Amino acid sequence: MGRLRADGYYEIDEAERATFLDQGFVHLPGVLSEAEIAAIEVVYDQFLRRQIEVPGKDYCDMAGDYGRDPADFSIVNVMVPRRYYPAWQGNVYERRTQAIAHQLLGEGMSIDYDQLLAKQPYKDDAVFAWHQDMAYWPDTPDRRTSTFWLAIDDSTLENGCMRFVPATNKEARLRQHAPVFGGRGTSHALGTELLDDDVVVSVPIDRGDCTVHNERVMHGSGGNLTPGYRRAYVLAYRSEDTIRIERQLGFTHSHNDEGEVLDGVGVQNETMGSG
Ligand SMILES: O=C(O)CCC(=O)C(=O)O
Repeated sequence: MGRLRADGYYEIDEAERATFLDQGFVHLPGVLSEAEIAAIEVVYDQFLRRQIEVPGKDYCDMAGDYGRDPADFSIVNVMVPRRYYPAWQGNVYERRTQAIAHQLLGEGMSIDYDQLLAKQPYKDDAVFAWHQDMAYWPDTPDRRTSTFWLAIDDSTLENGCMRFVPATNKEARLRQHAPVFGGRGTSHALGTELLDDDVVVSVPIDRGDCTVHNERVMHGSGGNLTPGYRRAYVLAYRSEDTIRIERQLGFTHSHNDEGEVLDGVGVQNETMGSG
């Protein structure tokens, strides 16, 4: 089982790597210590309280359209927080997951984007529709991806933990996705339906644990029925080649990107952004 060494290196084992490659996701316990999480949480909550400025659509609701009053947000989404709070660049979460991405996928993996996803208390509509992240992204030759999802709060069945359909990363074709709340100008969310024989695995994890998923695995999450937040901090690694191609296309995962530059790439051109 993956473990945090005294020198700060998190070592995964062969079974975890095999699970990630076969099933499209893996649960890694104790990636950050309580002290490390507590330090991150201070800044995280400054984002939630809007004490760190996030312009335009990079502060939005992933469970509603862009017109929603922030007071009514169900899933507070902060895109590319390391851009708006540069002191986070190179933080302990970034350093540790960089080393894990290397163990999972080899050399040349780099941070493509980061994201905060906080489900507000008692929001039964704080639902992340079933999707494959690849539906949001330009297609590139090097498809290595590891998206880390760090639990800032214990993530449970009741507050909307991650759910996966194992091995869907191995399907030959991406599933058909459609906008959940309208087109690109209205909202970012994409979704697809489960198929009859899909088997869903819910993955409750503790504060400080991560799940790591592949860009092709089907995943989503349910509403938050509890009095507390369900806060997550996402870091997505892709290959340096892929990131270079994306940036040449003007694609940074900011929701403030100009859509036009994306014409002709990917599978969901009119709605692409970050999953
Ligand atoms: O936070 C969630 O519930 C979903 C996150 C997600 O879909 C992702 O990070 O790709």
